[in-house]
This record gives sequence, structure tokens and C-alpha cells, in this order.
Amino acid sequence: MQGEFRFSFGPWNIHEGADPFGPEVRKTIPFHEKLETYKKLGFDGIQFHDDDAVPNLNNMTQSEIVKEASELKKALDDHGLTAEFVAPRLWMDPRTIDGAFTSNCPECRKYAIERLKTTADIAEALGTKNIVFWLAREGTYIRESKDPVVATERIAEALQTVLDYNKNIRVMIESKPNEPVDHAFIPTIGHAIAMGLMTNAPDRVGCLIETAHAILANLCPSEEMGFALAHKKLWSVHLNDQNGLKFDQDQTFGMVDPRRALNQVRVLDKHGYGLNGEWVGLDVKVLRTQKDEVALKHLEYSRKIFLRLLEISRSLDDAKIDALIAERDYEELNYYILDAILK
Ligand code: XLS
Ligand code: MG
Repeated sequence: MQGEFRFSFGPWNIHEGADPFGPEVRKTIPFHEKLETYKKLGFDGIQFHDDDAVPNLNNMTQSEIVKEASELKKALDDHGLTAEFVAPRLWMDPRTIDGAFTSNCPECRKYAIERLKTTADIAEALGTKNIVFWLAREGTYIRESKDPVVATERIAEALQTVLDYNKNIRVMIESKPNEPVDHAFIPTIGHAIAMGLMTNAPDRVGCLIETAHAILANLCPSEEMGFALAHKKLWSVHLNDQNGLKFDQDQTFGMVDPRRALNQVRVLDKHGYGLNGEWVGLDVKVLRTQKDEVALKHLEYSRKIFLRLLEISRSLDDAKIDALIAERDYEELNYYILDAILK
């Protein structure tokens, strides 16, 4: 049994329900109203994209950006909220059509680096040292369009630039194997951790594991977490669920496979995740079919399911599990776990 957990989510997890095939189906909740919901739902941390924090940043000077971010920090303080991380949104701008750090256009790569530095400024103003690299379009649709060696070096260069730009910040790389691109350059957490070794400050490069992204790579999320924990690199998580190899679903935690969810909670709890201030991030999407008045249940229930699974995990008898392992009676072990979930 280890510590207590603190929960976070990003403002994008409350949304209007548009998808690639249809428009918004719910009213927009303004950002200041979203802030009100955090504590009510049992969340203390907020995750940001750079332009969630400073929406118009492309048309603002550096000092205007920092001023706006500092005002936001005051609003967060007023709500008793902490900024967990800031991630540059490097996939919406026309200059990021072909990727950002790995774009084949030098001017576009320059834009991406400048935006990354701005992200570091915003993070500092918001009082967090964490930057997330979710490398949405760093990859290829056409394999021959980018040299993978050069692309990897370019990602490392971007990392090094931001690590040099602000010595207080650290970067958490969030791997994902595909979507929107066909083949992404950092598909797994092993790739993410290895990227740090290409910089001169590997101690400031860690990772964020998203359940759905591990499943999209056909990997077991709790094993990915275990790998990162063993390397002391698991600095954040995006818990959710995913029903097989299809588009990124960001389902309510445990929705598809409660046992798989239990194993994630268990590996985190058993190995002291959270004891150094790590947050339990829930990157979950509202079902498009939810009406306005019930459009926050995915957050409430993801947190609740985490806590219920935590209770189950802590109720398991470790001595009994060890004995079954020693006996190699894995069939009995399987029943013991299933029985605990089904009770
Ligand atoms: C996408 C990610 C993204 C990052 C932050 O799947 O969840 O939103 O976490 O850029
Ligand atoms: Mg995520």
C-alpha cells in the first residue's frame, strides 16, 4: 500500500462533441466555467495546451503572452488548482501540416521551435516545470517522404533546444503509434525514454503514458507503465480505455476492460507512483450521445473507477498471490483476480 492520488484533466476533456463526421452537439462551456467544475468533480490539477492557456498566442508578443499566462496563474490559485503541464499544440497551424520538428520545410521547423520556447515561458508563468511532447504529426503517411534518422535527430534537437532554453523545465514525451499520421516516430514508451539519451540532460526527459496509445501499439498499458517505472521515467499518465486497434477512443477509464484497468492502477500504486508529486491524468472523451446536463460523467466516473479499482487492488492478499506464483498455479491466480473484480 502506498500514497494517495491527485487527479488532473485538460480543458479539452469537456467538449462539444464534434467528430470527423458531424458537428458540435452540445453547448460550449466557457473556460472560466470549466475551472469551476474541477474541484466539484474531485480534480486538483489542470493540464494545458499552450493555446488553452493563452488562446491567441500566435498574434501576441512574448511579454503579452507571459502577462496573460501570469493572470491565468492567479485564476488557478483562486480556484485552488495546480497546472500540471503545458504541451505545444503543434498540429493545427498551416505551418504544421507536414509535422512540426520533423517537417520538411525549414521555415515551419523554425516556427515549431519558437512555439516550443513559448510553451516553456507559459509553463514557467503557470508555475509548472512540465512540458509534454505529444508529437501528433511527427511521422509519415508516405514512408519515403521523411528520412527516419534525420527525423529522430530533429526531434532530439528540439528537445535539446528547450532543455537549454529553460534549465528548470523537464519534458515528458507521450508516445502514440499512429493517428493522425500513419506511422509516428515515437510509437512506444521505449522510444520516448531513448530520446532522452540523445540530449545532454537525460535526467530532464521522461514520459507520459496514455492507456489508449499503448493499446493502439498492441501493447499492454500496465507493462508499458512498469517499463517506465523501472527506468524512473513515468512522470505522468493519461488513463482512459480503448476498444482494440481503431481510432483513438479516449473512453472512460475501465470501460472496455476493467481487469486491464485494475492492472494499471495496481502497478502505479505498488511502485509509488504519485509519491513524488506525479498526477493521475484522465484523458477521457465525452460520448457524443451525452446531453448537456450529463456531459461530465466521463470524468467523474473515470476517477471513481480508479478509486474503486484501487480499493480492490489494495484488498488483494499479496501472500496468497505469492504462494500461487510459487506453486505456478496461474489458473487459480486468474480466478482469484477475476473473483475480486466480480465481487
Ligand atoms: C492526445 C493527447 C494530447 C496530449 C497533450 O492523445 O492526449 O492531448 O496529451 O498534447
Ligand atoms: Mg493524451
